[in-house]
Amino acid sequence: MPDRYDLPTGFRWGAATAAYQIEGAVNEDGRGPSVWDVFAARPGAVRDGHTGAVACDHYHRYPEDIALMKGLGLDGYRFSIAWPRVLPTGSGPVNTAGLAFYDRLVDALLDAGITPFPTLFHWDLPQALEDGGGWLNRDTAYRFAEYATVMADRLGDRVPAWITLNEPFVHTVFGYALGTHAPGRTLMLEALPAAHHQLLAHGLAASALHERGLEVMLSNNLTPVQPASADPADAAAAEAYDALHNRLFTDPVLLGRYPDLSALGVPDDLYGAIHPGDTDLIAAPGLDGLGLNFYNPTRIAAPTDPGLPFDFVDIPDVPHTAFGWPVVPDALRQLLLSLRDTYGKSLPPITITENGCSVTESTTPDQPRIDFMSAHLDALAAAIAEGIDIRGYYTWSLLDNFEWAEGLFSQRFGLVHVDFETQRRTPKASYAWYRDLIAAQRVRRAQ
Ligand code: IFM
Repeated sequence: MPDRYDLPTGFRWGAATAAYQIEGAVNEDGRGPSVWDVFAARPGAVRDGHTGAVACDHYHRYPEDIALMKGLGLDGYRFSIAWPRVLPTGSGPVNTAGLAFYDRLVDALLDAGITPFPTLFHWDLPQALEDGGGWLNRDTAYRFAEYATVMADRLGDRVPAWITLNEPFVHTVFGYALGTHAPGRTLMLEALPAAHHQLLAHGLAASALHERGLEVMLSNNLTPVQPASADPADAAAAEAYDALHNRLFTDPVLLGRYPDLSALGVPDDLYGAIHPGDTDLIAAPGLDGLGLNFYNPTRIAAPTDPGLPFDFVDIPDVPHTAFGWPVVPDALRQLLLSLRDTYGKSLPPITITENGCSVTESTTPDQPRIDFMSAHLDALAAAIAEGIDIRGYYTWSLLDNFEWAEGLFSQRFGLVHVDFETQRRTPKASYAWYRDLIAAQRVRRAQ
């Protein structure tokens, strides 16, 4: 039984999910359409034509899912709130039936002894806001702050810490630059105003949450970027990619300024999106914690096609997940140390808000997931031993779920298998492994 980590007092063990990936019930109790409902309905947008219309039916089955969390012994549960469930058109009158779902969920978590840890935006923008330009429209940031205020006023008496946004890099690049996620725009670098407006939304919402005495985090999926060789052209391409993927989403919040993206030909004002005073609005509230979603490092080479700013290169000789992502656990330790080097005293405590891997359904007994989590926790413990302040670990994910453009069946990230025909939940070997790890750590903590 694993009991090997020396962790700080108060370290939280958790699991994470997101609304559109598990809730289903997209047409119930007054929920409005989200960009993902509309995008998934487009032929060819999602593998096998799947949608999140039912997903894990968590909207109805949340008591069973909370029982599974309790069985794991979780300290905390990270979930996201569906903005269109609460404000069906993104602003205006509150849908009390939608809000009531999150009341029930939070109360049931608290009854189970699990701290609710919500994310306000995990990519399911109300379609009505998208129709007005979505995150390309500065106004969306102000609507987000209003929505954050509604949620804080309703749940802030029971929910102490909040995440504003999940992975604004992924939402900007896949949703607005490449079009492989909702809302399916293909603007390439001209998508970057969407990044700025999300960061502005974070800043405005963070102020509102702080005014109500609540803690605020922002979750980014950061990746250590390695140049493919010692060639200066590869190093320059890697630096440019690091600025785009990592620093664009952390420098404004932690340092109050944007990184230099001129190597990519991006203007300093991000195509006119940055207005005077915006960087203060983003940075001034401060962050009580940085949420880190970690999956893999990225290797970058100078572009072979002059139309592109960089090439992605595989990392050979390491295992790869079912998604084809390289498994390099020590890259997590390296990333954490490099965050300290880059941000010094401006770096707040870190919570790992996602870490996990997809494993194909036929793989029994789920050993690759156990190996993945175990090796990443070793790397995390090593970083803690080197003085990095880490407050918790939330594995992605509690349940197999709707994996965005990959649909329902091909990328299974859950500790619990979900049969999407019957909705039967079956804990995998990784569930038992994580449960035993948490229990052993509790015993160790008490000694
Ligand atoms: O499923 C996603 C999640 O929504 C955001 N982070 C990465 C996960 C795996 O792709």
